[in-house]
Amino acid sequence: MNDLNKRIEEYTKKFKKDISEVRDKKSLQEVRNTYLSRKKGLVTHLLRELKTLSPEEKPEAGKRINELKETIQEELQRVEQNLESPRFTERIDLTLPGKKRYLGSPHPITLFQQEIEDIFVRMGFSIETGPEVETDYYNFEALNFPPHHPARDDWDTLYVTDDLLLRTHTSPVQIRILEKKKPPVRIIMPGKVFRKETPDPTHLPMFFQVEGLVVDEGINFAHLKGTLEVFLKTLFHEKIRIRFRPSFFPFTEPSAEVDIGCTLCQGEDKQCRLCGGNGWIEILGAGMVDPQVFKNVNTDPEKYSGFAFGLGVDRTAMFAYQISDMRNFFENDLRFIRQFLQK
Ligand code: FA5
Repeated sequence: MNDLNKRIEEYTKKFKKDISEVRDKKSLQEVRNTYLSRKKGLVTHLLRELKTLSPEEKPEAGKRINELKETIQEELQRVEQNLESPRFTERIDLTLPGKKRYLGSPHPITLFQQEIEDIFVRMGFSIETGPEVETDYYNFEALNFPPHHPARDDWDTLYVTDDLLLRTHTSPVQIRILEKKKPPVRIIMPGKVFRKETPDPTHLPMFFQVEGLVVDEGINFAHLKGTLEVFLKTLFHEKIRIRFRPSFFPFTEPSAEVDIGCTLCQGEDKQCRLCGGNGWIEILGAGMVDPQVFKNVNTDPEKYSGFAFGLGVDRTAMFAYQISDMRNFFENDLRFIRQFLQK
């Protein structure tokens, strides 16, 4: 009897070790055979030996052997299930480098817009926003575009209804703010704008603008020029040439468009992939607020004057980063996008 007890203990220990070393179905079957095979299984042997014991010893020994057999069967079943689970079949190789997880980050255009905002905030401007779906009144009429006026043709507009449209520029926010706030006003108004445009390297149907507006007594064109020059030189770290060109907008008089010298070829490459050999790129429209706009918002044009500008954020980012095709920003190729993300 003592001998049998000893072997039961010995097999219990040995089984624990054997089962812990099982790594696949083949070795599992080997363990099963070692202990439970009908002919040579260790537990089968023990059961056979029961016959040799006295009637008093039999029940206790039989109970212990059966317990061992049950434990072995349960363990074999548990390990078999584990081997079939995907966690086990997908072996983990701890020597391989880990999978890199990228943290989310703002889009490069958002980051660039924040840079623009920071510069203006440091110059004493505050930030305002307005709706992306606008009425005809705010997008056009209040800005001195009468209905059917040919000046509207310059803005390829996406209408929602006859009176509602996706705003074509951020200038309507000027009106919304001036209706509520008396001068002095010194604000920028960033946001998305929409035009019915076929995308090409320098045009998108959805892009970003930062509108600026300063209204007070005695504001003149020199303030406009000085402000934009300081802003652009800060944004481009001084390395920039700036050119003001006469232009026309119904809501400013006089009006100008501002170009920057090509950041890639400095005007010296006739085949330049960025400026196309032109040497200059238009990035914003600007001018002195038209007296009619002041009248539309019940502000006295004899007392107050102001300047406004509308900067294309994507267009400017293109030249800041020397990217020859603005569409890259929105094609969501992560190899491109990741170059600009904050480290
Ligand atoms: C305007 O939108 C005027 N509201 C700007 C303005 C504001 C003038 C205040 C006077 C006073 P314009 O359509 O030129 O103007 O657009 C301004 C800038 O937006 C352009 O210089 C360019 O940088 C950018 N832009 C215009 N069209 C597109 C386009 N399709 N895709 C990307 N950027 C564009």
